Amino acid sequence: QVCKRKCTEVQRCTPCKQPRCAFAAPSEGLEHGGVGAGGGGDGGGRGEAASNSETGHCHHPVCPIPSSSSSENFVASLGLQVLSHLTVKERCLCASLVCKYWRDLCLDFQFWKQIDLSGLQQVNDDLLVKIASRRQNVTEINISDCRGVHDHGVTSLASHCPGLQKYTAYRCKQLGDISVVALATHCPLLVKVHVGNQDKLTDGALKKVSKSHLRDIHLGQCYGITDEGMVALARGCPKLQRLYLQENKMVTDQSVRAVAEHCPELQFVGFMGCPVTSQGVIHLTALQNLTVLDLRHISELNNETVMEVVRKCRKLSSLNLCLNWSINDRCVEIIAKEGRSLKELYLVSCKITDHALIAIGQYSSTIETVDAGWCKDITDQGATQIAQSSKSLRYLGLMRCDKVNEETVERLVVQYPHIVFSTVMQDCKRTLERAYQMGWSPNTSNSS
Ligand SMILES: *[C@@H]1O[C@H](CO)[C@@H](O)[C@H](O)[C@H]1NC(C)=O
Ligand SMILES: *[C@@H]1O[C@H](CO)[C@@H](O)[C@H](O)[C@H]1NC(C)=O
Ligand SMILES: *[C@@H]1O[C@H](CO)[C@@H](O)[C@H](O)[C@H]1NC(C)=O
Ligand SMILES: *[C@@H]1O[C@H](CO)[C@@H](O)[C@H](O)[C@H]1NC(C)=O
Ligand SMILES: *[C@@H]1O[C@H](CO)[C@@H](O)[C@H](O)[C@H]1NC(C)=O
Ligand SMILES: CC(=O)N[C@H]1CO[C@H](CO)[C@@H](O)[C@@H]1O
Repeated sequence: QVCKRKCTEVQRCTPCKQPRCAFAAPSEGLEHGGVGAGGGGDGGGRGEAASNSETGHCHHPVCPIPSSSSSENFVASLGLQVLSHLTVKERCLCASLVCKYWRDLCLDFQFWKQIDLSGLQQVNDDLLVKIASRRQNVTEINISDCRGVHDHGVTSLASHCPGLQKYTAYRCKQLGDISVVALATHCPLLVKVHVGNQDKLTDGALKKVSKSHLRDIHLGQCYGITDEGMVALARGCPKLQRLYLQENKMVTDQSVRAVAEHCPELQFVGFMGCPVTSQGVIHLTALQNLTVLDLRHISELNNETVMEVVRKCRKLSSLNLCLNWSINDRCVEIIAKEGRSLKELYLVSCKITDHALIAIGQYSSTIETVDAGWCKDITDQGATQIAQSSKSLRYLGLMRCDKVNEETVERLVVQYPHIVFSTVMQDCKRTLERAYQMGWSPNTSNSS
C-alpha cells in the first residue's frame, strides 16, 4: 500500500483490468461473488459471463510492451515521486546519483515493507536481488504480470526477507516450483500465497508449502496441480482459511474431502470449473465457519448436496451456483428458507423461473444480492414480486433476462430506489451518469 501511494505516477500497465466472465483469469479475493472471477462490485459486466462461457474462455488482455524509453521514464517518474518525500540533503545526494536510483532513493524502511510491482514490465531479477539485499523487512510483495522476474529473483528475495508474509504473483508463467519452495523454506511467517495461472507449478511445491502456516492460497489455473499436492497441502496447513482453485483439471473430490477434513478453519472456498462433484462437496458440511462458497460450473452438483451445505454451514453468507442446470426453483426455495446468514446468492444461468425469485422474497430476510442473469424464463412477475416482498434485497441482477420488460424495470427503479437493478440498459445509464458526474460531456460535433 505504502509503495503504491507514493508511486502513483509510476507507469503502470493500466489496460490489465480483469475481464469479468465465467472463465476469467484468476484475480484477487473470493469475497466478491458474481460471475466474474472475484471481480469488484461495480455492477457492470456480470451478465456477460454466460456469453463468454459459450466460447469456453475469454482472453486476458495482454499488457502492451513498453516502448524502449519507458524504462527511463519509469525510473524518472519513480524518482520524482520519491524525491518529494526526502529532505533537501537527501535530494541532492540522490540527484547526484541518478543512475543509482534503486540503491539510493529508498532510504525509508517503511517504504519498502509492502511492495506492489504488479504489471511493471521493467521489474527483473536484478531489481528483486537489489531490493532483497537492501531491505530485509519486506512483508508483502506483488509481482503479478512481471514477466522479467524469474525463480532466481524470487529465491533471492525469499532468502533475504524472512519476514515475508504475503506473496502475490499472478500470471507469472515463467516461475516454477523453485520460487515457491524458496518462499516456503526461508519465510516462516508466510501466510498468503497467490500464484494463479502459474502452470509450471507442480505438487512438489505444494508439498513444501505444506510445512508452513499458510492461511490463504490461490492456485487457480495452475494446471499442473493434482490431488496429491492438494492432499499434502490440506494435511500440512490446518490453519488454512481461504482456498481458491479454478479450472484445476486434476483436482477432484479427493482434494475437497481432504481440505474439509484437515482445515476446519476454512472460510472462503472456491472450486470453479474443477472436476468436483457432489461426492466431494458434501464433505464441506463439516466446515462450521464457511462463509463464502464458490461452486460455479463444477462438474456435477445435485440439488440435495447444495441444500445440505446450506443447512449445515450456518455462517454461509455468499453462495455462487452460477452455470449449473441442476439448480432449480425448489432448490432455491430451500436455500432461501435455510440460509439463515445468506446475503449473496448468484444464480446466473441456472434452471430457475419466477418461482425462485418469489421464494427468495417470501422466505429470506437476509439475502441482499441476487443475480439471476441469463435465466431466460424469468419474467416481470418474478422481478416485481421479489422487489415488492423482500425487505433485505439491495441488488437484483437481470442481465439478459429477456422476458423482463425494460419498462417494468424502469418502474421498479422508481418504486424501489433502495434496490439496484442490473440490466444492460440500467447499467449503461449508470455508467453515463457517473461519466457526467466526472465532468464528461457528449461530443455533439457532427463533423463525421
Ligand atoms: C526492520 O525494521 C525495524 C523497524 O521496524 C528496524 O529496526 C530493523 O533494523 C529493520 N531490519 C532490517 C534488516 O532492515
Ligand atoms: C498486488 O498485491 C497488493 C498487496 O497484496 C494488492 O494491494 C494489489 O491490489 C495487488 N495488485 C494486483 C494487480 O493484484
Ligand atoms: C470459527 O469462528 C469462531 C469465531 O470467529 C472461532 O472462535 C472458532 O474457533 C472458529 N472455528 C474453527 C473451527 O475455526
Ligand atoms: C433434486 O433433483 C432431482 C433430479 O433432478 C429431482 O428428482 C428431485 O426432486 C430434486 N429435489 C428437490 C428437493 O428439488
Ligand atoms: C468529436 O467528434 C468528431 C468526429 O466524430 C471528432 O473529429 C472530434 O475530434 C471530437 N471532438 C472531441 C473534443 O473529442
Ligand atoms: C457445468 C455444469 O453444467 N455442471 C452440471 C450442472 O448440473 C447438471 C445436471 O445435474 C450436470 O449434468 C452438469 O454437469
